[in-house]
Amino acid sequence: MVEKFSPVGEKEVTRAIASEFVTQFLEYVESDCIIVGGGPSGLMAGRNLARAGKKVLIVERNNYIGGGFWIGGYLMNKVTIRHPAERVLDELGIPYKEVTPGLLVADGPHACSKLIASACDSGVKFANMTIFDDLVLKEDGRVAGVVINWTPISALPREITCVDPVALESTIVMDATGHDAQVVRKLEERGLIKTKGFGAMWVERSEDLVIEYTGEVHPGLIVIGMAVTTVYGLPRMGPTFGAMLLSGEVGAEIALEKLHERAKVK
Ligand code: 48F
Repeated sequence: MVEKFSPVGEKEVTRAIASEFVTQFLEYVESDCIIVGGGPSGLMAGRNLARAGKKVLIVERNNYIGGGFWIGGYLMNKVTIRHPAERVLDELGIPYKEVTPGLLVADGPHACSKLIASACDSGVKFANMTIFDDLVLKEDGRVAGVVINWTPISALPREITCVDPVALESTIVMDATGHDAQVVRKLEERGLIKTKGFGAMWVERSEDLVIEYTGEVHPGLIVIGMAVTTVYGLPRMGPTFGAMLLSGEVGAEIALEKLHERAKVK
């Protein structure tokens, strides 16, 4: 006998989507950490923070999550990782091949989907098709949340986009927006910080520097991933991802310390 689907109609489907969406949205109007950007660094940071029991929301302007991690470079879907970051691949169960000593290659779709799954399994929630618009600044300029809007709003002609954004509060915000460092740029627009712009490519130097410079750039705001190169004028690294994963890890550790400090102040 062929199994029949449950007798559930259109209104029940719509009600289920809308009520679950609103329930989650209301819950995440306040969180421990909002990460702007769902690329490899943001996913890794979110995963580790959520594993440590923190409430984490990733804001991503695209419908898909994963940023540049699906494709290695030049539209070729193999991603490279340099030692010692294969530790993360092992942890996530991502298969890879060592092509030369210290240089590993994995399939982009496999690596990216496993990282996304791990972030979801750890409890990270996502606001996709949602664009970061601005920061919430409080208490002598401390970053205290983000201003967001639906991504399609930003693609509409100016004359029909009188649509105000909304704001979400969080103790920590992370800039994981890649080369554009869009969150830090909002501080720069207000003269609160000066970014240097990323330097020319130098793989051997760049990855170590990104880890070294990952950290808090302004009270309440941590910068991770490629955004670090833009803020501090570090060389770009090209299509190799170890530093993105490890920068996410370091960012999560720093966020945990800051959350701990803030909990003591409150
Ligand atoms: O660019 P992306 O993958 O950043 P990442 O985690 O990793 C960089 C590498 O992919 C690669 C590299 C090193 O190997 O050179 O570029 O630092 O992911 C950034 C994510 O942020 C989203 C964007 O769509 C992407 O998924 N994003 C950028 N601006 C905004 C945003 C914004 N204003 N609002 C929301 N999401």
